[in-house]
Amino acid sequence: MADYETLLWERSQGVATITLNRPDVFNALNPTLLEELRQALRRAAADRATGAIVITGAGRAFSAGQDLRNFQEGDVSDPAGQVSQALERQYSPVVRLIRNLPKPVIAAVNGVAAGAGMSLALACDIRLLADTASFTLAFSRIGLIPDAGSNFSLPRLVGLSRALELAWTSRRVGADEALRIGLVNRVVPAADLGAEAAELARSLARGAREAIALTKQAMTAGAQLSLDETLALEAELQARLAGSPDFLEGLAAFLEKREPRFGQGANGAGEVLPAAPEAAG
Ligand code: T3D
Repeated sequence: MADYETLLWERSQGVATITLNRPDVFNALNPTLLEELRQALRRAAADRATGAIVITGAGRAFSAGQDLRNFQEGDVSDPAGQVSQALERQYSPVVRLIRNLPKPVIAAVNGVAAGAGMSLALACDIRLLADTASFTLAFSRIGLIPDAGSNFSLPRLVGLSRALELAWTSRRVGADEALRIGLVNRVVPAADLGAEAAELARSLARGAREAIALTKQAMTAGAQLSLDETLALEAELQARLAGSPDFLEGLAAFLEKREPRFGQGANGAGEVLPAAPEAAG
């Protein structure tokens, strides 16, 4: 579907695949791409037929981060204002959307992910990495700090000391190391990446969607809450699921020794996790 200038969108078997599509510049992020990514994520959030989302890149890269030519072409009389506006208006909404979206978001990292391209991959719930791909924070090379949420996600994934080293050096992290330090969930042969990501996404889309959404909410909250707060949240969310059709179907399937057939209605149009202003439109 030719809906976007800088993205490809496809939905098949419950999976929306969003492909960053500026291959000539390694899918560098410009205002159009970020706005279209926001639109595509909202569309996936609202679409009842979508149960999981895959984000990937066209060509050789996942994304090289901010399009550095935009800085040169833009208004350089107020670089501070330009940067903070870009972060607040273009990057932060995308990161919040992914984090708050009540559906799994998988990054299929097909090539290098640099700068905010790496931040984008880290914002996703799950990362599959092509064995030929790599990460570099890249910000230190141009005298900036990591942004677009990397300061939130990277220390949580790899620990503070590793995160600092990767930020300060901007060195390339290849597939073996990325897997070893917990940057990615799985490394797959480059030729299989699309199929593996689609298969994982399809299996999640076939799952108990409300439980999948509330698991994301509970795990995300649990990373910030105390034990007592987490236990209370678990009790509240589990109570919402205990009488649900999916729970009854899951129980019946277990007792009848068959695969469950979950309904596909939950978390469709309009339903978003709390505290997700960007996802509400
Ligand atoms: O205001 C705000 O928005 C602040 C927010 C900032 C967020 C950020 O993301 S800051 C960090 C920006 N990104 C970078 O600094 C990364 C720059 N790129 C690189 O370091 C390297 O290109 C890569 C490590 C990504 C890949 O290296 P390599 O050797 O595999 O490829 P290459 O030859 O360097 O790049 C391939 C092409 O992509 C090349 O185009 P050409 O010469 O063939 O026509 C290159 O210019 C282009 N490209 C790569 N990165 C960017 C880019 N074009 C524009 N912007 C880029 N970021």
